[in-house]
Amino acid sequence: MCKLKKVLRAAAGVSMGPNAPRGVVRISGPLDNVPATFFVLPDYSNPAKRLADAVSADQDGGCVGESYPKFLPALARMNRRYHSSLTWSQMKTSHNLESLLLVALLYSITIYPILADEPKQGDTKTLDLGKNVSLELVYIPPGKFMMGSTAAEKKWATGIEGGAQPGTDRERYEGEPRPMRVSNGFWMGRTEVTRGQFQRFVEQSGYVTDAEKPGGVTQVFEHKWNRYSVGTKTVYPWKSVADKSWRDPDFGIPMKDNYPVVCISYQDMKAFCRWLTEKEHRAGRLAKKLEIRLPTEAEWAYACRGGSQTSHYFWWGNNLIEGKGRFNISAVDFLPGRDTIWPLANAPWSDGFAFLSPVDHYGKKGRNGFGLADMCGGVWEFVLDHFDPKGGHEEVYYQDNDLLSVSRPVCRGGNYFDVPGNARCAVRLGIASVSYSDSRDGFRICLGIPRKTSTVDRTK
Ligand SMILES: [Ca+2]
Ligand SMILES: [Ca+2]
Repeated sequence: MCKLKKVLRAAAGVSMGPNAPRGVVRISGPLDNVPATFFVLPDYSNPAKRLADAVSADQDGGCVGESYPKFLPALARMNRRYHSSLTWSQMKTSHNLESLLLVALLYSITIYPILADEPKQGDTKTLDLGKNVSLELVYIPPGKFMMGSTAAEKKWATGIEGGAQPGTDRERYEGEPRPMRVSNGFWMGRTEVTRGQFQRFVEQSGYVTDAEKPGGVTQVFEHKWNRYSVGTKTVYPWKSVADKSWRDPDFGIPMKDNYPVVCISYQDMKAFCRWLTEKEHRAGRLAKKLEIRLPTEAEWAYACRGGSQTSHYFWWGNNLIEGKGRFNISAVDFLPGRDTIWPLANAPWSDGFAFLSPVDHYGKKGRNGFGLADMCGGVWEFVLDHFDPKGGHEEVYYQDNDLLSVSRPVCRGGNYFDVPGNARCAVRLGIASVSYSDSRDGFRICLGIPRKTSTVDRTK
């Protein structure tokens, strides 16, 4: 659609509603999914005031005002042209073509160029963490998606191919497929936060993670584990230890900076996000109205589906075999120092990693429709919400709505240790506490409008 048509279409959708303050034409209309509102003041006798107030705000806050000065000369020219031919009473009494044209021109001169600068799906932003470490974000526009999974999907998850243990409540946590909407665009980490990125946070802030605090523990792999066995002497593959942390999650393999960071808690992740938000605000690189935080569960689930509005098992569809070369789960891989294949192997190929893999290791093939890597598999990704066993919500779910509290965070997407049935888009689990950490758990950041939560540590 040509620019003029687009502008006229937007202008034709304007509302001069009854709630508009007296003497002010209130104009609003979504263009390219960006809601915009501006005001035309009737005081045409005062050019300075007219120009200063003609465009006062947009719903997204501030960007029109900030960019406004560069459009002043053009607006002044246009207003002069219309000064003699259009009065406030004319505008008020007849929504005629002229008023529409005025609106269209105002839209064209003021809003449209700004909207043209709005991010588009797939746009990227890079945050510099210093020491040649950066973090890439991808823009995701508002949109719709399906939360949850069908009965057929749940059945597949615990079947031969899915490999998940039947008879647990786990699949029930996903809920039935239900349409949801994410109404504000946001930026999301292309990858899970890496060990190298987390290290920059610790180096600059002196932060001590929950696992490293006195009395702190973290969950790591039990190297004695060989396989699940029926009987009384089952060795559980994970154990809680006091002397391990994100610095050394005890995999028995050398850690790399491009592995996802693990063994960090919900509180640690929030601290990372706060640090990065403050750092970006201080540097003037991040608008005050935005923050870096964990994604909400709806944002994460929407992002995971990569723009698809269908409830598929994985972001690429329902076919497991098409997942070869796309994600790191429990496949035909070897544990370090062993010559037998991974005991839980369900995916009939080797993805190359028994434990962590470098983020975005699979490149283009491992990225979904939004360009995000490792949304299924890799490491579990914590989201902001409190866990509701009945399923995820469109708005942030809290333990207590008044306190905005979270004591049992949600993690999504499965991990390198999971069978295919446990690494689907809809998979979700409740985490023991906000101080719990595990060498299967990590996170991905989101840059968007602020969402407040408070943490309650149920272990204390
Ligand atoms: Ca693997
Ligand atoms: Ca992941």
